[in-house]
Amino acid sequence: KEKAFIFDLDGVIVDTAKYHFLAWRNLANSLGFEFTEAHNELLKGVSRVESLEILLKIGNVELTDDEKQTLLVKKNTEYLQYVNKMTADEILPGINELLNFLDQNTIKYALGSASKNAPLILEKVGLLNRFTAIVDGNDVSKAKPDPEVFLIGAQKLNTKPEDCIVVEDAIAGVEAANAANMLSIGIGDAEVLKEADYILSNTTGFTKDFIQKILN
Ligand code: G16
Ligand code: MG
Repeated sequence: KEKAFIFDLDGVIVDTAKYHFLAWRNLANSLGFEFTEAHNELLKGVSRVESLEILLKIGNVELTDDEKQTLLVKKNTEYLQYVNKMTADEILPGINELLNFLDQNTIKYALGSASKNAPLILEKVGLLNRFTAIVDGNDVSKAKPDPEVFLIGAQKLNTKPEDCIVVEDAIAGVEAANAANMLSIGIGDAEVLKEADYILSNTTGFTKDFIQKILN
């Protein structure tokens, strides 16, 4: 049967989490509180608006909707300064090889990301035209762990959900894939991602043997 892949962006294709972290930390510091790497874990795979809510809760800060809007723009402006400097060197190890393998074997793949900046990031690293479909934060109304982003991806790939293989680094993303009735591959900590069907500690785990195994 025809299988297709759906890739998360941040943490799977590129490591933009470090740039999100720098921008969120500066925002927190400007509001007068610390923001740690551990705090940042809570924002992985979460939408921009929801991320701000979590951050404000950490700092015990209450703001009006207008003030929140200003901070969201401020955060994204700083984040984009980092994104604009990105190059193909920042594609995570093993991903180019994996995409080449999928192309050679005419296996389709889509992007399924929470980020509204996904097309820009893909353009910066030279991958914008590689995906059959791109579903990002501009296309969805319900954030991960809701399966919407991946179900739209399957539709655009013209592939049944049960024939889709999702690659995700966030627990919310693994949950979304499972809720969509797709095969889930978690990239990262096995304890954190234990709900995934398969877990790889990092993106170098996509060996030919592993890809063959999950395709069969
Ligand atoms: C990414 C990140 C999240 C970020 C979200 C929204 O999701 O993991 O930390 O908050 O996108 O990003 P933006 O502010 O660019 O719209 P994913 O789904 O690619 O991992
Ligand atoms: Mg991610």
